[in-house]
Amino acid sequence: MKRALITGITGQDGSYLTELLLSKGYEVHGIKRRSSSLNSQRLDHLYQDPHEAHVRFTLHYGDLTDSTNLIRIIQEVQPDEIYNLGAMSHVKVSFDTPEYTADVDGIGTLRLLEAVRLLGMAKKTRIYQASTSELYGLVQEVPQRETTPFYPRSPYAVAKLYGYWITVNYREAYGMYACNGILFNHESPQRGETFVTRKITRATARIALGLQGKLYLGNLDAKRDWGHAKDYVEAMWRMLQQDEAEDYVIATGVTTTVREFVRLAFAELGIDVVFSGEGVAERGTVASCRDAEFQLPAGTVVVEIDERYFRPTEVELLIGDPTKAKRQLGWEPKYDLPALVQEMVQADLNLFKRDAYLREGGHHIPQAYAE
Ligand code: NDP
Ligand code: GDR
Repeated sequence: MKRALITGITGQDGSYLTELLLSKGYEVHGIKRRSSSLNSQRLDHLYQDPHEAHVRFTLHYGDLTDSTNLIRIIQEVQPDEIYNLGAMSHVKVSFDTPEYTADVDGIGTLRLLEAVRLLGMAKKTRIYQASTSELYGLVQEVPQRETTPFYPRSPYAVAKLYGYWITVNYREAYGMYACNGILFNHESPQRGETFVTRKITRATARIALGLQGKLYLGNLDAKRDWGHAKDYVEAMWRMLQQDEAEDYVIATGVTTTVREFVRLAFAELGIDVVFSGEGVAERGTVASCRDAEFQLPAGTVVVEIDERYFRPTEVELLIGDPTKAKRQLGWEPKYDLPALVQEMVQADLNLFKRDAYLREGGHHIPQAYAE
């Protein structure tokens, strides 16, 4: 039985990867941070009582800022594969916490690689590093591929640039099997609530159900290559099953604006939204509402711009070329954007219908706080 260790296991990708590895018969260990309230909801459906025999899924307390903790866990677990998904992963927040982001996303990667090396496991343990399309930043080439030069545009991306190169360096210097997956944006119903797609699908459901008035967004012109997290964790696993460690772009090859994502999300519930105005005066207004379940009169303003959501330096256009992954890993995404939007909107609709029923019954439903 193969043994895997996942950092960032409580995040979106951590939960999908855990599901995948358990289904393949792995023993899965994960590192989770201590927090004042429970933070493992995405893993609840996979929980195994540690008191039972033959447990294949175990969580360990830890943090990427703590070297001795990483060394102890890796020594105890003796993993065949490590997936380094742990990160302060929000680009906008990285401008507020640049030093912490560098410590976790940059030096955290070094701590992990160095722990494996110091423990004499360089030849035993294969390592996946969660690199990102944010490395491409300011457009140098379209579509972006493995050979496209990097030009990071945020403290997050600069920290991940260190993570990328230290992974390459440990591969070349110590012969480690260490790969960078340069993954473009990937989303799901498990996506963090403050990333733009989930923010939009949550708001779409809440506005349709009368639980929220408007959705405030930043740059609607940004273009992203959005895939489904379920497809992307499959690519991570495939990268660690090859004869030689290499770096791969994982993307769909299709790019879409944030504005279009908003339109698709509302259309999923039969609501047509049109945009008018320019810059911070741009608005999204209901043109028609075909579904009798939702009472949104034509002319209702549902989207407005809030300058707070703009970044000091933006990544305007991402579109990836996954040719190498298709050829060498046999990887192909199963989801396209309409299927992704449909799954996310319907999941949020189901989630918030509960709140709508409670409100009808006279219960107070507080505003959901998700910026
Ligand atoms: P999430 O933000 O959903 O999850 C991040 C995970 O990292 C969480 O489990 C979080 O713990 C954990 N974490 C944060 N800080 C620390 C720390 N100091 N020590 C240990 N763990 C920590 O991210 P995703 O699942 O979306 O992404 C996974 C990885 O892939 C990240 O590294 C991200 O930067 C990268 N990536 C993501 C892409 C995407 O589109 N999703 C695209 C390209 C790369 P907690 O739950 O306690 O906050
Ligand atoms: P990104 O994802 O920065 O690409 O990083 P995010 O969803 O945060 O932003 C995508 C684009 O949407 C624009 N935008 C807004 N973004 C947010 N969060 N909130 C808003 O209100 C809003 N309005 C417009 C942004 O300006 C941006 O252009 C994600 C993360 O998962 C990273 O960890 C990962 O490395 C990259 O994807 C690939």
